[in-house]
Amino acid sequence: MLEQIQVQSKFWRERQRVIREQMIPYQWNVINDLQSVNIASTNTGGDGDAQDTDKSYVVENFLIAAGKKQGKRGGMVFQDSDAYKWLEAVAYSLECYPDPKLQAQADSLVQIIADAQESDGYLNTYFQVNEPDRKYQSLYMSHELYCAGHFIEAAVAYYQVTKNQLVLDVAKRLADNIDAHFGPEDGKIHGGDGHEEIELALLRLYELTGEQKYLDLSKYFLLTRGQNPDFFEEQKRRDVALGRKSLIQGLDIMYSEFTPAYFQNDLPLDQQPDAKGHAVRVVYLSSALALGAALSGDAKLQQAAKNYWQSIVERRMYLTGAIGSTCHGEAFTADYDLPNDSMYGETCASVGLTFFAHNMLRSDHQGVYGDVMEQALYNTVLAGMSLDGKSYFYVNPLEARPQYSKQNPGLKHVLTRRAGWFACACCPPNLARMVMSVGHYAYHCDQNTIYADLYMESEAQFAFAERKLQIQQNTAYPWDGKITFTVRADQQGPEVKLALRLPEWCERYDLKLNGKEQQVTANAGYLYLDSGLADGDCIELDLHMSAQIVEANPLIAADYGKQAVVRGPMVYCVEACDNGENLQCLHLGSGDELQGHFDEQLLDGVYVLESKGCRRVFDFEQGRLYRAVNKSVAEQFRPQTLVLIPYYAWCNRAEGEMRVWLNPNPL
Ligand code: FUB
Ligand code: ZN
Repeated sequence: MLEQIQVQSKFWRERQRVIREQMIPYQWNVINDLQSVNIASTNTGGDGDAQDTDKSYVVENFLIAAGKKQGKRGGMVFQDSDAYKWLEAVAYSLECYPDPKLQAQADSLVQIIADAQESDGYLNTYFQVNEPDRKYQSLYMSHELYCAGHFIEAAVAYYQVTKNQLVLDVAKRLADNIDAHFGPEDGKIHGGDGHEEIELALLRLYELTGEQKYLDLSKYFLLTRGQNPDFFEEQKRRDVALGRKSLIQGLDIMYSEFTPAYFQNDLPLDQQPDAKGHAVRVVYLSSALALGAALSGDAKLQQAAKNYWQSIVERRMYLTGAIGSTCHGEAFTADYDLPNDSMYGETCASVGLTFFAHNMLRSDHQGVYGDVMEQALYNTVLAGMSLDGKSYFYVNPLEARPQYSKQNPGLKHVLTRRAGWFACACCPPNLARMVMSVGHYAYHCDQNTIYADLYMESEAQFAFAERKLQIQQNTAYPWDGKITFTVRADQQGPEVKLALRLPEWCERYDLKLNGKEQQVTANAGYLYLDSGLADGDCIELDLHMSAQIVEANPLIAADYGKQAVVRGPMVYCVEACDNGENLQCLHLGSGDELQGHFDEQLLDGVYVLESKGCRRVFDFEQGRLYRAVNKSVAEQFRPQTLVLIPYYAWCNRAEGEMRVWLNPNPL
């Protein structure tokens, strides 16, 4: 099993540095209201509840709930989760970069949270302070178990790294409180939370503690979904009858969208053929299904996870690993409905997709999961933050135009400049916890095999029974596909094999073991070395990485006739600052003419591509919108070299147009 990993990759360490030095301290100030943020103006139009305030209230809410401060609780109903995701990001940060001052800060937050917890284990500042009689009664929108899940995930991570007993005790008491209220027994609540998250968290708690009740409760929540499609509606009707107010102001008008399918509650999970409703909810649920299947071997969970996987990856996902085609309900729509400009593509949804892919790998060792994991991670997840870590995207379009976003209400949610913070601040801390823990996604193991999933310079320690192994990975991935693995291993102990993911984008590769060519063909996306690993082994994998032009399935109307450029795991885009305005007039050159080089100075160091393409000549008379086609094709274009940069790095210079899908070579 993977015991420890030290990420040495320049690429990832730079991202981690920015999060450690910039984002974590900034978010600490935000949650403690030590820094004023203009959150009201940066609401995204999603589940947001914009407030006329520059305070986040996050930590203050816990102090009020603990009776240590007087005042009115503030922020979203799920505001507590901001503190929890901060804590989880800090846990992974401390794992890689020990920092006693930061740890003391995090310990102090744990104490504040512990003080707020009620004696029966209940913990949620909104209901404790504002509506104690409404606990667990409005699960369609209360986010109580969502917040609890985020705390439990944070607690597991923080305990694993720091051995802080208090955080684990609070998490267990909270899980036990939930266990006392939910389940199949008479007198308990027969349903779950409108926003999945607790399911995954309980599985993590089970993995840490080995306590069966947490696995059972997680499975209860998973398998109860869809058993009573009216569950949420019944709670809502009761709230309305009692005259209770909406938990998220402004969302009532959207209630018609909150059908059982929106909450993945219309059908039992193993009968749900499509990813429907709110995208983040779907991937948090799917991640739990996949992990539950890996931990318990339950075939129903496995089948449900596979259904969701196929629906998302085969019919409802963008080239960048973004998901969620509409801002209405932040949701999936229909198969192949993947508009590039009005889409949603929430950063959290791609974080969740990364979890989902990783958890699928744990029970089903197929390279496709690793392919999607890196697709989501290197593109949408990383695009969620600026290179300096000071601003963030919530929505990640494949095509953007500042003027349209500013003036078209249907595009208002598509920011063309990253925001400093959000009223609904789910994405930045989610991204932080993902990037700080990226080493955890480099490998996964089964009984006797180490699977290399994400390539990155790193040193990893493994243990198989009493046998210890160490793998040093040297590579400039994601910019170069050459990877060397150097093995140190105990002589005694079980045989351990190595399987290397062969990415779908890779058309040619070479593999050597101790200098000797290996003739290995991929099996379900992995190259399995024949012999077991031995001390001193040196494995060289060369994934030939070159720029490629790709097309979309013709059923995706939005991309029909268009082409995009990828290189290795990176999707590329054009920006106006390199290519001029009106990017819709650009045409790519032929694939053979794509040239590239690594530019150390550009965007903190990126592999930049150039295509000898052309631009439509602007020959319309002024004031004219339409006319008969009257020119020959050859006359309509002038040569232009297109400059393409990795998508994740867009919008780090001037605000301007951007697009991923381009016109093909017209000649
Ligand atoms: O509802 C909590 C979080 O806020 C969701 O996961 C995000 O999609 C955003 O709506
Ligand atoms: Zn989010």
